[in-house]
Amino acid sequence: MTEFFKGIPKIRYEGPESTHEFAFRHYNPDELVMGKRLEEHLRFAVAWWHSFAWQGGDPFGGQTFERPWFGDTMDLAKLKADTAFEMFDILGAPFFCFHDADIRPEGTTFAETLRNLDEIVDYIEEKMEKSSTKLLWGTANLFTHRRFMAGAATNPDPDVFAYAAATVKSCIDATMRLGGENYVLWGGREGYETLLNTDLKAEREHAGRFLQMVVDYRYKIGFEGTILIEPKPQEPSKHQYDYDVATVYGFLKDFGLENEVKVNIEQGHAILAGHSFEHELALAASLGIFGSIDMNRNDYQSGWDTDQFPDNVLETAKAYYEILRAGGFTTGGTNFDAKLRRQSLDPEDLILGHVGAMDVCARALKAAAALLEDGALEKARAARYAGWDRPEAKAMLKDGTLESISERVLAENITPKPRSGRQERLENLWNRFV
Ligand code: XLS
Ligand code: NI
Ligand code: NI
Repeated sequence: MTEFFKGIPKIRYEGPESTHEFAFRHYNPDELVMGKRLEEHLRFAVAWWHSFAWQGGDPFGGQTFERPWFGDTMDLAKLKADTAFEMFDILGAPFFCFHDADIRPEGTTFAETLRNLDEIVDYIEEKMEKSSTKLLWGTANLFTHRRFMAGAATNPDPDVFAYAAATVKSCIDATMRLGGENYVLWGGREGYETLLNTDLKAEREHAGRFLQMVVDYRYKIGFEGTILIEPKPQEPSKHQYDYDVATVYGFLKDFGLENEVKVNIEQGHAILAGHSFEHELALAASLGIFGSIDMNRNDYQSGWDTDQFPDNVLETAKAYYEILRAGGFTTGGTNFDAKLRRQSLDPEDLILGHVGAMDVCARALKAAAALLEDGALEKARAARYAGWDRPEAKAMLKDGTLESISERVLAENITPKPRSGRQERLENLWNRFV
């Protein structure tokens, strides 16, 4: 046992009336919702980077957190892992997620970096044998080190492409060894600062080829998890090639990967792209590429990826509604890609940030499930499109032409009658369930 979380009890469900800070009021892992345990619906994961690697810096100031594991040695990496697993246990977190750079110190050569990764993966593997927390996904950090400043797969320098490919191979290997259920690629620097020095066409093609290699490798080694791309419009790059779900779908189609790769959708990234979270989820589901979510909340004023813990039940419920409507998670889950505010210095803050977020998600999912089971929203939606069940409407889509349709409009004197969209009534419906 480390001393870090000393005195903090294991978090248990105590029900909505509890006033105890260190308790769940809404997240009862065993509660049955639509015939499935809440834990299996939500599939919560803790993000290693925000909780254990981030030091509290912002563009105007450096480290604010003091953690006994900060530093670049293997011993400190192990202390970090020990503390992480203690937190997973306190929260009863079913999953975690990591980047290579979160869990191991960087070596002076690639070979040394690889040895460090192997050693810490061995260590984590041992810890997982004694823990019930599993790996939701692993990923490679291809954006922090200066070698990646002009991109990884999209770097103008083929040596960086090679370094990135070798790194991703090592991270897929690590993810597979730890039984990861997905592998994520987020292209933070797969974009550009200025078009003046950028060959956009070449960079995009290199990124496509890179992803094809990832998919080939996954089959080669028999990795059964899902490969996920995480869309984001910008930050750190001025423009990212994986802007949003629609852009990623076009990219996947272009490189023949639309049946191989799915998306990991993040609330904050959806907002930065000018969408709502539920828009991105609904679109991905409709395209058959919905995979997993990074749950957080973005500040609506800042214009930056603020990665806050979610606190808005209605917004979160609208997101889970789309997820449930799509059939729920398979290999995916709810990863808290969320960090403390930099003034939240205490170990308790780290626990309570997650406790609150888990409760918000649990309330949201239950509300979404209740509305879905009630059926009123789906019924209203179906009624709005009911005209498309008419034979002439079906025929129009099947073998209509502009001429044949025009003839019918004239012959039948078709005069459309506007009908209410009933938005307020549907918003009131949500209010009954949240
Ligand atoms: C950053 C991303 C990152 C990914 C994993 O904005 O959200 O944290 O989830 O590389
Ligand atoms: Ni993310
Ligand atoms: Ni993010």
